Formats: sequence, C-alpha cells, structure tokens
Amino acid sequence: MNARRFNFSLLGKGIFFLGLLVFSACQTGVSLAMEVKVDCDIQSGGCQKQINARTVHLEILPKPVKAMKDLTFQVKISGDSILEAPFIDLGMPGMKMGPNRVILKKKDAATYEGQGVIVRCKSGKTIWQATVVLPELGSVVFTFDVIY
Ligand SMILES: [Cu+2]
Repeated sequence: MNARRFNFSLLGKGIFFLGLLVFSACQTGVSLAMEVKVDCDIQSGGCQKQINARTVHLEILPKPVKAMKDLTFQVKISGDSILEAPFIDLGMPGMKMGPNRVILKKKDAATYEGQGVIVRCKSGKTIWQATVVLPELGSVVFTFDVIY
C-alpha cells in the first residue's frame, strides 16, 4: 500500500512538473507573440504593403517622426481609385492606447492625406502601429519606431 501511494504521489509530481513546463512554454510563446517586429522604417521614408492586388503606400511627415508633434499621414493606393476614403487607426502592439484615428481626405485620384498626433506612451515603448483601413478592401498594419 505504501509503495503504491508513493508511486501515485510521484506520478502527481510528474504531472505537476509537466504542467509547469507547458505553462512556462506558453508564457514564452505569449512573450514572443508580444514582441512585435518593426516592419516599416518610417524614419527613412515611406513604406508599402499589399492588399489584394493593390499597393498601399504610407508616408508620415515631417521626419524624424516624433511623438507629440503634428504629423501629416499620407496614403497612396495603386490601381483604380477607391470610393470610400481610407482612415488610419494608431495604436501600440499589445496595448490599449485609446482611440486615435486619423481621418484622411482625398488629395488626388490615388492619394489621401490627414493630420494626426502620436502620443508618448507611459511605458516608454516607441513601437507604434498604423492600421490603414480601406473600407472596400480591408486593412493593412504598418509597425514602426517613433522618436520620443
Ligand atoms: Cu503604449
């Protein structure tokens, strides 16, 4: 009886440690997922991404792109002109920063422009995301580094 009990407790410990291992692996997975990579070098120039068969080009001026400054956001879309104006939602990966939408107005057949401000995050993190929403086509996310 004693030997059997001992085995059960050993099994219990085994399961516990296995669980701990899986848990820590999950934690690592979560932290890896949170580590969002910058995919747009906005300080050096505009960036482009594909949506369906179109190219969406994002430019933010003036350079360097700094927080707490009036910025001009410019979006250019290749191909036939779209009907509904795109807009940009600014945010930070893995953070709830509150709504910050940049309304864009048509400048020419392919270009839309608007003004916005990127705030300084209390966390000190400088990676921001601009989600360019094209109501007819979907959205693309640009991840870039902002200067504080
Ligand atoms: Cu933040």
